[in-house]
Amino acid sequence: MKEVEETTITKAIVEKAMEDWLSLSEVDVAVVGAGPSGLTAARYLAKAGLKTVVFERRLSFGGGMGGGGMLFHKLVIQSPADVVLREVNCRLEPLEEGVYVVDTAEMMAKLAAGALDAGAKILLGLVVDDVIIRGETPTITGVVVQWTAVTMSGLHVDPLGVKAKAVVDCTGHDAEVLVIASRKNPELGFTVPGEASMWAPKAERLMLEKTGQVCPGLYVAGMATGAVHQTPRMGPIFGGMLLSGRRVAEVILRDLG
Ligand code: 48F
Repeated sequence: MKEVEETTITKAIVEKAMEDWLSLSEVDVAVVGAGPSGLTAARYLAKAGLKTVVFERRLSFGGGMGGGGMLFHKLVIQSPADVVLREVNCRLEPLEEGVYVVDTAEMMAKLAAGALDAGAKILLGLVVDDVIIRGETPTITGVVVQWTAVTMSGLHVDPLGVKAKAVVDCTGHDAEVLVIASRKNPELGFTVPGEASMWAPKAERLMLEKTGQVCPGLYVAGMATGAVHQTPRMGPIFGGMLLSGRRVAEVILRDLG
């Protein structure tokens, strides 16, 4: 086995991480949350050539996929979302016409690999705890990031700002970015009432319809859409999450020209 000195390891990690950070201080799109909607959005955005970064609080990707349905390692998806999974070579087990069952680990891994292969960066262990705002017409122009470990430690450490032409809240049920942005900046003109009770088919349809821009510069996809538009929750059916991620990418690509 080749011997590698400690200094070589340290320099490699610091230099390469700094190269990435210098490049990522200004991006086209900052996606917050590496769940199904965020990973899907990132894949389509990066595939279309946009410089895309995903910030994920945990040290792993997948969000709510890992828990399956009540910790059983299976999820249900429905057409036409199967196309999104087929594109990343995720295996689907047909259940009935247009309905499929997927393994949680495979779906997590394949969606993340798809986003990375398309050119998106996924940075783990980072929390978005604020947005950057500018303009007479208030416009979100980036995110404020902090190490998850710092927020957990309770230390007072100032965060860093990352400029983005578009920010997407894919943080799931809590819609954390939208909650922070609306609380700190009432002039943005929206509130986050939270999702309604479970009604799966209606939830899937409405989430897709409501996916898109919330205010200039700030977009929503996935379950965060339910929180801001008070649409129902749907439980462990995930087709809507994938289609919502694809939809928000289409909207951003159109808006950014
Ligand atoms: O919750 P999550 O999977 O969001 P999603 O893409 O999918 C929702 C489904 O998993 C499920 C459902 C389907 O029936 O209802 O809940 O809408 O993924 C959200 C990710 O965002 C991260 C969080 O750790 C998770 O991986 N996250 C949340 N807040 C922040 C964050 C934040 N402030 N900064 C960074 N990451």
